[in-house]
Amino acid sequence: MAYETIIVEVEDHVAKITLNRPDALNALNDQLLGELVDALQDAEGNDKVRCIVITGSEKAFAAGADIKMMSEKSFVDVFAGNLFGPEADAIVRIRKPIIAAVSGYALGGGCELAMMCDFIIAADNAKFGQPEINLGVMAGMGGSQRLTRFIGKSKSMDMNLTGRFMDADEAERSGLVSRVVPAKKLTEEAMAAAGKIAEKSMITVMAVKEAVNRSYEVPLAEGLLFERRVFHSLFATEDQKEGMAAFAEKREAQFRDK
Ligand code: CO8
Repeated sequence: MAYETIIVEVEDHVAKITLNRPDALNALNDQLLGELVDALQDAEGNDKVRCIVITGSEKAFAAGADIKMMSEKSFVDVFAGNLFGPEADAIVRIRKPIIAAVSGYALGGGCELAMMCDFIIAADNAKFGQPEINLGVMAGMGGSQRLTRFIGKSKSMDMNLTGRFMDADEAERSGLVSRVVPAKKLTEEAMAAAGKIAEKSMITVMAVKEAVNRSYEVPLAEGLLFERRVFHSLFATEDQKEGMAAFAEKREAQFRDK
């Protein structure tokens, strides 16, 4: 399918999806989110794709939901139309791992999109924020919920109430991003991380994603039991036999996703 607001490239088992509305700093509108969901579902169904990277431009990962598109909407429009709800739900249902590679602004819905991914690699020029309060609204796709779990109540309140931006160093210190790299090396580092994941057994990768995400949904005892059972179940795979045999034989494992 030909996309107008994103660019999709598949290289060495990694699908790189670049948000591409440069004139609007990649602001999220119905078309962009629709195309993004389509590309993610496509990647999910493509056996050649083993990991996904979502990125933007050097200046902006995404500067939020499209304010111009939203400005004239009424409560009925956004409530009855469930603005961005189906897209957000579809993104978090993707079972293959997704890395957000963030350079520049990740604001409002942009920060929330990055948080929907499995982890965030930030360029040293990245700026995160939930500035919706300046527009007379609030976060609507995870900025009051996911952000609070990632960085704690105090910082989340600070970000959501003042609308201030957080730089890459603070984001790393706070647990929002997994690592910070020089802006010029962002794509290379994100693709290398995705490449590492692509070498693993897909079965195990999907199990890990499910188990870690489960920790946000259920109490600790339930999460630990889920983890133990999934761990047990991986012994039904050929990849577990191969991984452990390869260790004993001092060679690289050849996983077959079985
Ligand atoms: N929406 C629409 N257009 C945008 C957006 C946006 N979010 N951000 C930037 N643009 C446009 C600008 O209007 C401008 O267009 P034009 O040239 O036609 O005037 C162009 O991008 C370049 O932007 P600037 O000239 O402003 O660039 P600067 O470098 O001066 O500033 C900033 C960059 C600081 C990022 C600035 O553009 C800015 O503050 N943008 C808005 C940030 C913001 O408030 N984001 C939150 C939006 S609300 C939201 O995300 C809600 C999500 C929840 C939805 C939940 C549904 C359930």
